[in-house]
Amino acid sequence: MNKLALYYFPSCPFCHYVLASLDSMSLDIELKNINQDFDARNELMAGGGKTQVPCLKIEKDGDTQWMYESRDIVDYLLKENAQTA
Ligand SMILES: N[C@@H](CCC(=O)N[C@@H](CS)C(=O)NCC(=O)O)C(=O)O
Repeated sequence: MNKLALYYFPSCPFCHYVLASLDSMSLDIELKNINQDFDARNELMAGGGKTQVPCLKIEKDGDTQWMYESRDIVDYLLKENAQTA
């Protein structure tokens, strides 16, 4: 199973879209509010190359992917959820 972390901040509408989609899923995903957690913000900048949110960090088979677009993230999560259901 892939390890997932969602970087977000509460006032971001694109983040709300992704967070709302999670309500109907049963995924194990770590939520990182980059407005409160400066380590998370630094991780996002260092790993993804920018602090845009939402960003999904996907760790799989020793590789790390940083996915930035909310639609891509929701599509990915829906597929992942279907596999775990
Ligand atoms: N097209 C992107 C837009 C994301 C976006 O504009 N996020 C804003 C917050 S609502 C942001 O992170 N702005 C700061 C930045 O780009 O560094 C998506 O759908 O995820």
